[in-house]
Order: sequence, then structure tokens, then C-alpha cells
Amino acid sequence: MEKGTELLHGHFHFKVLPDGAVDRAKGSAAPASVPEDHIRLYSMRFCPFAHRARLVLNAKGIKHETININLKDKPDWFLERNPLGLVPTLETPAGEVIYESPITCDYLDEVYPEKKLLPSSPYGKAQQKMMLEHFSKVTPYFYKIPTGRKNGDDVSGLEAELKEKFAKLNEDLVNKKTKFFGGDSITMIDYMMWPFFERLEIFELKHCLDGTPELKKWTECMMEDPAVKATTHSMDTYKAFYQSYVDGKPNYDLGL
Ligand SMILES: N[C@@H](CCC(=O)N[C@@H](CS)C(=O)NCC(=O)O)C(=O)O
Repeated sequence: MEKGTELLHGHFHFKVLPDGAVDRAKGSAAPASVPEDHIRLYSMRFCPFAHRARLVLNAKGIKHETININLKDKPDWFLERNPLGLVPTLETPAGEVIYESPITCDYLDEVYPEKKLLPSSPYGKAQQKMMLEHFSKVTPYFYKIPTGRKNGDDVSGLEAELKEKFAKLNEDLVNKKTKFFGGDSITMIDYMMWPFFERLEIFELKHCLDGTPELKKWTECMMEDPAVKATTHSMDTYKAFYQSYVDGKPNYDLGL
């Protein structure tokens, strides 16, 4: 199927996208059951939470299909699968549904044994979950600062708080003396945090890394990772999507 080919399916039509992803909105037909040897990801190409699941699927080489959901106009069959209406959501060939990004990623790591991303010891796993809990206090800044700027607020206080959070992450790497947060190779916690760092430039927050050289080095190491490279968008595409989002008309197909 050629890029962007329009198909007419009954009373609705959708685009077959180059990677096989199909953008589904309200009124679209529910997808067929998931092929036996695959898992299905309901996603949105620019969502940082769905990005976590895309990184894990990619890093572990899991056979999967992607259905991109129009989050402004969600199909009823999607809300039946995940009443929270959020991506990422996974569906198995048995019709099991799993959602919330850390839960989807842990599930994938548990079910697919190749290239384990979580440590095997209960304490190691607990440490990663605690790190993620700390990081969950950082993510709101990536929304609060751009929104504040847009409203013409003084965001210097928020930026100072974010820099403090980054300093803590930097200190963690210094104390551990490792390249990544779970050791010298990439583990789950790195993939959980990365989508937000990939978006620092779009949020005009890259300067917040200036006082944290170890954390900056971590971002450079992350950018060398094959799963990170495979799941990224060009900065122009990111910026154009973000602008369409801010304008209230998110263009989910940007860059295709
Ligand atoms: N806590 C959720 C957050 C996921 C989330 O907020 N996803 C956004 C897209 S980036 C979404 O699906 N938004 C749809 C909506 O809020 O209605 C997770 O970690 O998976």
C-alpha cells in the first residue's frame, strides 16, 4: 500500500500509513482481533507515555502492530477497552487489555523474556519503581512551564524548581558512577524517563541541563540507543505537532 493511500471502508475511511499504523477516530470500525503472534499497541505518535511502550517494544524486538487513536475524537470501541481513554493501551490475541504506561512496560518485560529491562531481584525492581515515583514529580513541569509561558506568567520559579530536580538526578548518576540510572547499560527506568528528555527542546527547556553535566551525558548516551533512534521524530516534526497541539488542533499525522 502506498504512503497515505485513502481506503474507503463502509461509512468511514482511514489512511494506511507507511509503518502500517492506522489513525482511528470516532465512527471507525472496531479492529479485528489481534494476530496470534503479535501484541497490539493503541498509541498516539507524539505521546510521551505511549513512547515508553514503543521504546520497550522496540528494545525487546517484540512483534507488534500499532493503532494510532485520534485522542480528540476517540472511538467508542477504544473507550470500551480502556475506560480511562488513554494511550498507551495494549491488547493481546486473547483480548486481554493492559493500560497505564509503567504497567504496560512491566507487562511486556515480564511476558517477553528476551532482553530483560527490569532487574531480577525484588529490591532492584523496587529501586526502579521508587526512581519512577520520584520522576513522576518532575513530569508536571514539562506541562506547567510551557503553559505558564503561553499565558505570559513568570515561570522563572518553576524553572528553578525543575533545575533542582535535574540536580538530584545528576547527583544520583554521580553517586552511582554509572552511565545509566540502573547501571552501565540501559534498563527500564531510562526508557521511562527518556520521552520527556527527548522533548526538552520543544518545550524550550534544554538550558535546564546546563548545570547538570552527568545528566546531559546520560541524554547523549540515550540518543545512541537503537530503540531511541528507531522511535524518534525529527525536531521539525515535533515542533510542528506541538504547535498544532497548542493551537487546539493536534495534527496526529504530522511527518507522515
Ligand atoms: N498515566 C497515563 C498517562 C497517559 C496519557 O496521559 N496519555 C495521553 C496522551 S499523551 C492521552 O491518552 N490523553 C487522552 C486524554 O487525556 O483524553 C500513563 O502513564 O499511561
